Amino acid sequence: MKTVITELLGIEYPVIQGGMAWVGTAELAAAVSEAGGLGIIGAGGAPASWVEEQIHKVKEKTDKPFGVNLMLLNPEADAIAELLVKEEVKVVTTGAGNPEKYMEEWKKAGVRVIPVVASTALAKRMEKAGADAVIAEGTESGGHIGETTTMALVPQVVDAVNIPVIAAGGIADGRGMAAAFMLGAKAIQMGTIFVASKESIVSEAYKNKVIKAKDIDTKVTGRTTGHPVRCLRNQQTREYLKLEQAGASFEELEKLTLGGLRKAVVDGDVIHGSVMAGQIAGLVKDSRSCKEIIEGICREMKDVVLSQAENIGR
Ligand code: FMN
Repeated sequence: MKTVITELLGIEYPVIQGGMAWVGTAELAAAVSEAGGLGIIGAGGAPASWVEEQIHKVKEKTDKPFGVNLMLLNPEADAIAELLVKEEVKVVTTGAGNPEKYMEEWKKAGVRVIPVVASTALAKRMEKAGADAVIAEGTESGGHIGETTTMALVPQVVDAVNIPVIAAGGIADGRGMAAAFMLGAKAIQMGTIFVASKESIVSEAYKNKVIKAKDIDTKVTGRTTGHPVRCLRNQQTREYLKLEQAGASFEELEKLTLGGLRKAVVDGDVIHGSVMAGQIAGLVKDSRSCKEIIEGICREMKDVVLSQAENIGR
């Protein structure tokens, strides 16, 4: 499948694996890239040395393009930004802030820069700063979120900028992918479905929780602190929301979630850990390989578009 994004990134399918802290390891990123999508190492809060190790591992597993997601609040963000240039990483996606201060160096080195945005204002600012594309991420997504839904955000970002837009949040099958393209997106980014994929290193308990989740099983914690996060509901979200309602301080609330994602991903503690996942978890019914996910969704999308065109034509 060809779109401006597949051409820009040198990939086969317009499918990007969202950068995910703890989840986006070399195993997952390499599997997605090898399957023709864009795999992304999630730097999260990890040190630069870990990111370097993961980059080397991906390079051993595939010679196809891959990217790194730089979470801008990472204390070693400067070192990681430099590392990406040194390692000639082709694509960087950025989260949790504004990557403008790295833009010039990255552009000079030919790195494709694709910030994640949750508003038209940030999308415009990123275009002006030289971004090659933006990922418009709706509030349905797993992890840290904005306020606007994918359905409302994507067309508004498409109208606001002249660079290509990638849609993220709430997409896990051909219908969602078709809808994103109808809204003007030129590629999709998915997170939740890849958490449950065969190649993901996430604990079986976490994968099973995603697979068993229903449509209403996510909760958003941290709205009062200004850092909303979407997770599958469990004891941790219940306790957090109770404390939040009681007016607990930021410090008290943070104690409850500190290291929470690691707990769920690595230790398999889906009771006290942060089981980050999006609202689309209800549609993820099994654990498939990245190749099956990527080829399947693109095939389904074509079928959906053709059959709907036929329906509308009648
Ligand atoms: N986005 C980032 O930019 N940086 C992250 O570190 C990050 N961590 C995530 C961790 C998990 C477990 C999940 C589910 C999502 C995370 N995200 C992060 C968001 C994803 O990259 C992606 O945009 C989102 O999952 C897409 O929506 P979906 O979950 O509905 O597929």
